[in-house]
Amino acid sequence: MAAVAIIGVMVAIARSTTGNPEAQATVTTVGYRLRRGWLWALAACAVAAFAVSLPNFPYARPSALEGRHYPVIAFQYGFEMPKTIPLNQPVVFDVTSKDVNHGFGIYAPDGKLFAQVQAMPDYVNHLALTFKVPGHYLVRCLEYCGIAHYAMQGAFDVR
Ligand SMILES: [Cu+2]
Repeated sequence: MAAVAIIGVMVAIARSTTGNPEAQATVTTVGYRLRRGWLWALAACAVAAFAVSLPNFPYARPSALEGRHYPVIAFQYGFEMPKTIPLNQPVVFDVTSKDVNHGFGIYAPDGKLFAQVQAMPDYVNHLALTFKVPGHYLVRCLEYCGIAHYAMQGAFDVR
């Protein structure tokens, strides 16, 4: 059924191209008007999409950094961090590094990347999260940081 409709549209387009061509000035006047309208329609869509998606901006505002804070210190090649994180409570990881840039990548018990932030020397990144699934979470470095980067990992339990 869809194929018949598509063929019908193709035939209609092919037939519309026969006959004398319109003058260039006529075509450009209409074309420019359509293009201007299209631009404003797209701009309106972009502004609407921005307004609708802004509340879901993934970076926490300072006022959203409520909850118990847990320090995380990354180093070559491991993590100093708590062994247990509470379930269903807002927590904030205060992540920094002792030496070079590292990644702090949290993997959920199902093996999927749950959240991640950079661990940077002389700077603290705040990662605000609420864990809703209990279990064993692996932490892996996501930034190549040296010869044993591949083995740099930690873990905590959420309960
Ligand atoms: Cu690394």
